Amino acid sequence: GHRPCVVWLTGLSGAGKSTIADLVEKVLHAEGRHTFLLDGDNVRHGLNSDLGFTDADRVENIRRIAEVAALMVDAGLIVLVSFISPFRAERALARDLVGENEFCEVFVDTPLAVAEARDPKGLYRKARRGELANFTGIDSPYEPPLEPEVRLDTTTLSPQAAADAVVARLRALGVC
Ligand code: GGZ
Repeated sequence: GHRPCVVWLTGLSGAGKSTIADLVEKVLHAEGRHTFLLDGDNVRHGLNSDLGFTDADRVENIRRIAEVAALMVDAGLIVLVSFISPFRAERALARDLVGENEFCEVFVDTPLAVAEARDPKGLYRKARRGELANFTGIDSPYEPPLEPEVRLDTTTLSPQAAADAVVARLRALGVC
């Protein structure tokens, strides 16, 4: 297969979304596919620099990302989207906007305790101390996907094995 789509990774902070997205991109690049990675580094500092982490701002964050991802699919890209995207309703909106057949939802299913123990940026620690409000999993909700195309148990899968599982699903979907 050979068709554009959105690979939408969702999960807690520290779940491993970016690591897995990077590895998926490597595999796709090796096959000559054109991809684009949308993540906090290139979206929250630019297009969405006016948004914070209230529920309303997260809703708007995801809405804009979904619109951009849909445009990029029209441009023929495989778009990797790596945001917490904590709300089912906004992920469903993204799916509708992009199109059911071009949307692959990947639940990076890392338990809060595991993500919190990793705490690569010390954000959970800050949130627990009350120095960071509205932190996902602490005092802001995360709604796990009920029927994702792919669920990755990162407590048993290595990052590469997780990425390989995503690519296998993309092959089954005729994307690559
Ligand atoms: C969650 C926060 C917060 C709060 C800053 N809650 O692990 P990170 O650092 O690198 O990724 C997290 C990122 C989350 O932004 P998203 O755009 O993915 O969130 S959402 O989809 O919910 O809009 C984290 C950092 O930003 N961060 N404050 N309060 N994560």
